[in-house]
Amino acid sequence: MEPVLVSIEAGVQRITLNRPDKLNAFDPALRKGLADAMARAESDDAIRCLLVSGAGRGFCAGQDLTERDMKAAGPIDLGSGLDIAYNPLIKRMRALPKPIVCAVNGVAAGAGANFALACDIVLAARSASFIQAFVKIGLVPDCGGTYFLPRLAGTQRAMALAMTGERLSAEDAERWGLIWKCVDDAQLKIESEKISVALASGPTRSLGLIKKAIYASAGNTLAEQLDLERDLQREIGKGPDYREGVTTFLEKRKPAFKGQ
Ligand code: LHQ
Repeated sequence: MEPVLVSIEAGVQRITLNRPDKLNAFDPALRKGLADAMARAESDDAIRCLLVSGAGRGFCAGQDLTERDMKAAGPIDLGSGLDIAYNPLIKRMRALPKPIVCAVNGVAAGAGANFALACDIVLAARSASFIQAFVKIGLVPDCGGTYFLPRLAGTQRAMALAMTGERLSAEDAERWGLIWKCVDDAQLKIESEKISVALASGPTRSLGLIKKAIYASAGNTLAEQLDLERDLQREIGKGPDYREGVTTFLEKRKPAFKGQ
């Protein structure tokens, strides 16, 4: 069974984590499948939006805890796994100049929760949940959890989620601003497809620069951010999609963005 299912249609690259028996926990093959899908997304202009989801009842239970032999002697270096696989993946997702939509179909725990939060627009089924499970096994959050959580939910909520490992419902995740929307389970596929297909026919370069600007704001002063907006606007204004947008608005037609 392929650990990651990938299909491309209507400009959307659909990426499905596919180890349902293990709640799609990350093992080497699944991580490799994700890295390959990212490489394709980076190089293929036909892909204008990514849609990530999980097969079965879970989204992703984080690192596969059976991967490492806990009885083996000697100190364990978890840093190298982060350096080699997880950190590059998260950095590539944030740097990709295309939107990544995430449809969290079930529990998202540990690295699985933070992988979801690294996506650009996150929807979750009402029955889904988010667990910073790391503390339960004596670890600290990784995959950007300590970066995303305080920024999305505030220091107090980030601290309590990380220190207690308490399960956060999709409804609370929406209320707290961790995710874009919580939808009824039966609506998750429909809603996430709808938004992904719409984004895939959008002005892709604008979307990529919007992503860049929004993420840059966390480390910028207002003055720096204003300068960045000016630079990005200057750059995007030279492209064909701006002309298409304004022309079709004035002519009361629907724009056909090329994404260039
Ligand atoms: C699993 C897993 C799993 C293997 C469920 N592995 N089999 C860490 C170290 C190194 C470097 C990089 O980063 C990390 C980051 C991390 O991600 S640390 C956090 C790792 N994840 C967890 O600690 C979560 C562990 N899982 C759970 O707490 C529960 O499974 C949750 C709360 C996610 C779901 O609970 P249930 O709905 O009750 O499902 P379940 O526990 O019965 O799981 C179903 C199956 O999936 C079961 O297998 P089995 O053969 O017994 O049916 C689990 O063993 C397996 N599974 N998570 N991470």
